Amino acid sequence: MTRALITGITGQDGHHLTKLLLELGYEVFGVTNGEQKSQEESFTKLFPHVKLLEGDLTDFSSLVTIIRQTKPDEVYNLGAISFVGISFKMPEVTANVTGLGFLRLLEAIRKVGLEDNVKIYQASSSEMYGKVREIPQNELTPFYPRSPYGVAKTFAHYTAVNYREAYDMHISCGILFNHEGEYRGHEFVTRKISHHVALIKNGAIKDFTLGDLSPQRDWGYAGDYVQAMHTMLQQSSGDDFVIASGETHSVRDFLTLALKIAGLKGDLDSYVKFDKEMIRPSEVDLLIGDPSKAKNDLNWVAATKFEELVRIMVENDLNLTKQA
Ligand code: NDP
Ligand code: GDR
Repeated sequence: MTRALITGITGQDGHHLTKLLLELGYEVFGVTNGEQKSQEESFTKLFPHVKLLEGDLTDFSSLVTIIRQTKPDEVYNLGAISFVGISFKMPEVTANVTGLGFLRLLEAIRKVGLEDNVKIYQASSSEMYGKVREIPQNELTPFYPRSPYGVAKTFAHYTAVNYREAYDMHISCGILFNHEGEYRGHEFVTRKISHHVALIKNGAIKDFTLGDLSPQRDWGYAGDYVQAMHTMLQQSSGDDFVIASGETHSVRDFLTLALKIAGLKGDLDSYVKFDKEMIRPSEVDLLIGDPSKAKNDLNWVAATKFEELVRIMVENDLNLTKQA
């Protein structure tokens, strides 16, 4: 049985990846810090056969213990402070978890002596492109991060490249563009929209707040994107891959479509008020990925299109808010 260890297992991608790996017959282990008990309980309800181990990307000795105990064939590093907005408020914690955390994990793997046997996935991000140097962005596009989160991810990305070259380790970086779905955290804009649109539809609220509606993102469905993570680790050596849909849409487009899918008619302004607190000190205006390499080398394409993604999220939240 192939053994996989996932950091950040109780997050959005952790849910989708766990489901995929269990379906493929893997034995799955996850790292959690033991602080978010309700999150862990709901995860364990969904995936009772997954063993959760207490550890933290800021704590080297816990990582060594977990690697020694689980002896994984594959490690997926999904753990991060992943909300860009928060990274401006907690830049040092973000650098420690999202940047240095990956370095610690690699050093823990080397300390245990598994560096020649384990295949590693690093969750790199389109936020590394930030103020984009070219359109669309591919694996060779220079990085220009615009947030402490983007800077931390860029550190981790180059650490992966360096350890791959210096120690011949099998490390792949998925430069994933925004991906969303039923397990998305409520702080991210897509989920904030689908959740509040569902509340309006069910009569619980009349309106809600958002920040800038003009930024454009390349949005895909998380269930498709975790397949690319797994496929990367089945290649003969590590590499970097842009994982994206190749389309871009504004926050306004997402909102307009969500309202339409929920059957809410009328002016956007009647449903959404402006919240200046949501404005970031520096913004990423436009992201659009070129996933050609993933298509050629991994036979991967983003199967779920934008409209279907918005529908999945709105219908999921309509059901959840009805039940509540
Ligand atoms: P989530 O925010 O949903 O999940 C992140 C996970 O990291 C959570 O389970 C969180 O646990 C955990 N975590 C936080 N701090 C630590 C720590 N100190 N040690 C160990 N684990 C920690 O993110 P996603 O699932 O959406 O994303 C997965 C990864 O992919 C992240 O690294 C993210 O930055 C990256 N990424 C995501 C993209 C997206 O669009 N979703 C795009 C590109 C990259 P807890 O909740 O208990 O704090
Ligand atoms: P992002 O996602 O920063 O792209 O990072 P987020 O959903 O937070 O923001 C997308 C865009 O929407 C604008 N926006 C708002 N954002 C939030 N959260 N709340 C609002 O009310 C709001 N109003 C407007 C933002 O300014 C931004 O331009 C996500 C995360 O998953 C990262 O971890 C990942 O690396 C990148 O995607 C790729």
